[in-house]
Amino acid sequence: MMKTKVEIIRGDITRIPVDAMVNAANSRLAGGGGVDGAIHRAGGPAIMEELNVIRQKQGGCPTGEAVVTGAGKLPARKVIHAVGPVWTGGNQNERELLALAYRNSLLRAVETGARIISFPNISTGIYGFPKKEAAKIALKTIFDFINEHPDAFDKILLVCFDEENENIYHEEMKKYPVNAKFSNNP
Ligand code: AR6
Repeated sequence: MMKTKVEIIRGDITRIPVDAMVNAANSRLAGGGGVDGAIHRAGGPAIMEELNVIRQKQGGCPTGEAVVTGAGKLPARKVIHAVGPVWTGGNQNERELLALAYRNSLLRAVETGARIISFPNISTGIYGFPKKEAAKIALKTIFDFINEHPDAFDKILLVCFDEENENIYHEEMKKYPVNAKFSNNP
């Protein structure tokens, strides 16, 4: 029996209470539009102040990696700023880098002791990653991780902002019947 529940939710990630909220950041950790902008607006300036310190120490965050800050006014304890790849056609390791962004976020979440975490659909907005392929990579990376670390999390929320991503995620989730069975029998 799978202990970690993986759920698809449609909505604004900044409104959903969790232990750790993943952000789709950029490698300069400079803030921006999309979900990154929403997280900084809702969380307040404390998050950027912490990112400034991290930037001074390590000069940003390479693509595929993730850094952790507090969550300011957000309904979370931590924000995990993951840097997904910019899609430039698929020949620049974009798929591997997207998988790494998910995997490193999960590793950072474990380190902070988070039991409930939320993900946006990293790289599928401004960074232009094809949505269906991104969803396949996200689900495979997440299910591989929870098979390796079955006690790590109680719940992983996959927060879809747009209907297209929500539909794609529900379709791709059918490939993980163990999880579906668990979700129907909580
Ligand atoms: N809650 C959940 N998901 C959201 C929200 C929200 N409030 N707002 C947007 N999304 P994007 P990227 C979805 O563009 O493609 C920023 O400028 C959105 O519909 O936020 O990884 C950063 O600073 C999409 O499905 O991130 C980087 O420079 C998903 O979140 C760059 O954008 C990701 O879209 C990162 O681009």
